[in-house]
Amino acid sequence: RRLDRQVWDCATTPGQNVCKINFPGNPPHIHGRSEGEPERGPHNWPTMFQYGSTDVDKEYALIQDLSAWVLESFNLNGANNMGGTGADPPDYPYEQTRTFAHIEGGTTPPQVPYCPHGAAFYTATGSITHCAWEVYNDIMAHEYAHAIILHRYHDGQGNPIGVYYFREPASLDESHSDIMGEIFEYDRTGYTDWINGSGDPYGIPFRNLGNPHAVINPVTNLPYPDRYWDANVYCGNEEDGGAHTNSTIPSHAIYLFARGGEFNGCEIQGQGEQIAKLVSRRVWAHLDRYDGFSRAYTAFQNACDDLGTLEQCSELTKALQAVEIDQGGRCSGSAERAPSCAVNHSGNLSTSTLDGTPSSIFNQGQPFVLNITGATGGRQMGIYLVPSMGNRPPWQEMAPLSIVESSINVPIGSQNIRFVFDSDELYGDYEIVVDGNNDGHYQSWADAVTPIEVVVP
Ligand SMILES: [Ca+2]
Ligand SMILES: [Ca+2]
Ligand SMILES: [Zn+2]
Repeated sequence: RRLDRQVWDCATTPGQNVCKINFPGNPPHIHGRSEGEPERGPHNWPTMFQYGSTDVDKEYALIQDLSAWVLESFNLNGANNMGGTGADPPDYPYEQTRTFAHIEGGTTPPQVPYCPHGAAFYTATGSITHCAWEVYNDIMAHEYAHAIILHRYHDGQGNPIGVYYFREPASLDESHSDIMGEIFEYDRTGYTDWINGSGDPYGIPFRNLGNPHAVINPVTNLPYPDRYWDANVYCGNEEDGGAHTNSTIPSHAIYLFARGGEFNGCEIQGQGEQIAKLVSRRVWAHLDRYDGFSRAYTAFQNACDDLGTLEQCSELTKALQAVEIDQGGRCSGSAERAPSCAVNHSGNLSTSTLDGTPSSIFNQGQPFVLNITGATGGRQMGIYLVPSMGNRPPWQEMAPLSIVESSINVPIGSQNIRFVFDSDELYGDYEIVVDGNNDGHYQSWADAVTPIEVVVP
């Protein structure tokens, strides 16, 4: 197996958009680089946007690094296991990996709408494109990973066709690419930030897999969703049915599986990037090209059963349940349920007067006591006094509502915790919420509530 790299340069001449390879430009520069050609050095048209860019050489080197990585990680001979990414022979041979640097070209406006600040994979040809200054580990691996999925499914003539690229199958494809991007970054540098777009010169990340809400989606102008019932889940037809938009739901699960953490009342012990990488590859052996999140829940578990330990797989199941991928989700019209992995640590609540007499009605000015029994020891929990609400919606944010906001540390082995409230400023119906998973949001499966009333005697 030997590489056949073709890195084309689409910005060779001011005002022109013709992509070229091994093309003599402003002497001594040669634009684009095919297999075996020497390093080209920086772009040298001083008046062009791409001046100084070494993207051609970076792409050339990254193709080799990615080929070596998929061989070592997955025993793949190139993304398509035929030596390259190409998908349309004879023009785009299977053995070849073709990329296009500076895809915006030499014109204003750029010749593609996703520049500046973007990259793409073309499924018709199996080619990768980059806007100038956007060639680095996670983006390059993201696009390269699309070639793996493109060549996973074939039509009746044997042509690679990838997933059915609409709604959830497309989101699973995008999620796979983001995860591979981060794990390639990890394997190369010993660290991943789980943020897609780590080398972006504009400092604008594309997606944050560990904390999806941290990035605003330019399509919806809302944060990316972190669970299947998030208000930010997109149910429309734009952007191929939310292909990138909803991809952060499964990505968040794989982040939790790799790194661990508390989410939605579930606590996941991180199992590391290596098993996350292998499961994220293996899952495609269990997925049809039309499959969505519901099938992916089972497929991920099957993939883990193939490769992982019982402990690893039970943490993966929790991570998937935490993001609710096993529920119908916001677009389904069903209702959000307690995740199966959720554990309520908040204990049992009751209220009393200072002398210990049980009551939930207090005179204004009379201090009262919240008693907590049976809370899990060794944890910190938030305490919020909020206006009464009949049916508190899941994931309501507590802080903006709260009249009193505090937190307690639950000692190990404690039988009874007392927390004293002052009622001077209170009048009417309230609820005390103990935030058992201390995430600042209300979940009936992770938190506890008790009502009180303050009256004027
Ligand atoms: Ca990254
Ligand atoms: Ca909570
Ligand atoms: Zn993508």
